[in-house]
Amino acid sequence: MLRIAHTADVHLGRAFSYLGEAAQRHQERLKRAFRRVFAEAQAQGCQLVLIAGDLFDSPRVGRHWVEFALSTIAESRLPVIVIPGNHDPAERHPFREVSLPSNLHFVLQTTRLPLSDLDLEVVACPAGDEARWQTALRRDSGGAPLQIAVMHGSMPSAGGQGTIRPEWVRTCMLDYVALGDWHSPQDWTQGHTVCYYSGAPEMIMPRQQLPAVMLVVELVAKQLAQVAKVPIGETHYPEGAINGALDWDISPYDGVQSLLSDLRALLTPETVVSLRLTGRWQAKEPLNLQVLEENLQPSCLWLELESAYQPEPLPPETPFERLLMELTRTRAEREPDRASFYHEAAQTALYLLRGGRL
Ligand SMILES: [Mn+2]
Repeated sequence: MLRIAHTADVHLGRAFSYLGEAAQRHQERLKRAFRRVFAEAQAQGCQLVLIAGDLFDSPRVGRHWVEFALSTIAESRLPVIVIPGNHDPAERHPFREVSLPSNLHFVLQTTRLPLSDLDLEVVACPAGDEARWQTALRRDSGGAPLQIAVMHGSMPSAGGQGTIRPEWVRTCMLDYVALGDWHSPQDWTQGHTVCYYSGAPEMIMPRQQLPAVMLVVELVAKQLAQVAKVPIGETHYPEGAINGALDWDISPYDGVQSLLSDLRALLTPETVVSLRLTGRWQAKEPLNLQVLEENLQPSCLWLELESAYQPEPLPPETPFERLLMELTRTRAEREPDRASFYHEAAQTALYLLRGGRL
C-alpha cells in the first residue's frame, strides 16, 4: 500500500490586497499551512507529496518565499513532486533560478517520472503543456504496479470548456489523477480512475470551501484509490453558515449597539463570512450597513454584508420632516398609482436626513 499527500494552489507570496490590514497576517497563515502539509503528510505516513501547480502566486514572488518553500521541502525529507501552474508557469517558474534539494522533483514539461523505490510511475502534466496531456495520460502496461498523474488545469465548468477532458480520465486506466487549479476540493472520479482537485491548503479567495484541506490518497494495486480530506487551513466560516453564508434576523434588536455586539460574538480573526441581514429593523436609529461593516471588519478576516431586511417606516420628528411627509401624502393622493413610489422616496429622504448612507 502506498500513501500520498496531494495539495496544490498554495499561492505563496500572494499580496491579498483585498484583506487590507489583515493581508500580512494571512500571508503568514499560508506559510503555516504549507508547513502543516508536510507535518500532516509525515504524521499520516505518506511516502510522497504532490504539489499540483501554483505553489507560488506569481513568477516574481520575493526571494524569501522561494527560500521558504525550498527549505520546507528539503526539511521534510519526503520525495516531493512540483509542477508549474498557470500562476507560476514553466518558462518563468522561481525554481528555475535556484539549486534544488535532492528530494524535490521539479517537472517543467509533460513527463513520465519513474519512482522505483515506491513501485510508482507519475505522469506529470504542467500547465502550459496541454497539447501533450492527452497522449501522456495513459497506463503503461509494462510499467510500475501503481501509476498516477498530476496535472494543473481546469475541468469543464459553467465558466468554460476547460483544459482537461473527463473522458481522458475515464479511459486512462491510471490509479489516481491529482488535479490543481481549483481552490475547493472536488471529486472528478471517472470510471475506475479516482480523480480529485485537492483545493488550496488555506483560503485564497473568500468563496472557496473552508476550512481548507489537503488529500491523503491510499493506493493499492488493482483497487480503487481511497481519498481522505485532512484539514490544514486556519480560516473558517462561523458556526451555522452554509458555504460561508449566514442569515441573521435583526427583528429583535432595539439598537445598533446590541446588534453589533451579537455579530461580533460570531467573529474571530480567522472568520470569513457573507452575512445576510433579514427580518424587520424596528429600532429608532437607522441601520447603516456601511458603518456596520466598518465596525465588524476589524474583528474578522473577511466579511460581506447583504441587506435583505425590511426597514420599519420612520415617523417624522421635526417640523421639516413633518412638512416633507405632508407633501408626500398630497402627491400620493393626487396620483394613487404612484403612491408607493412617493412613500419610498420620503422614507429614503428621512433616512438620509438622519445620517444614513446608501
Ligand atoms: Mn490557483
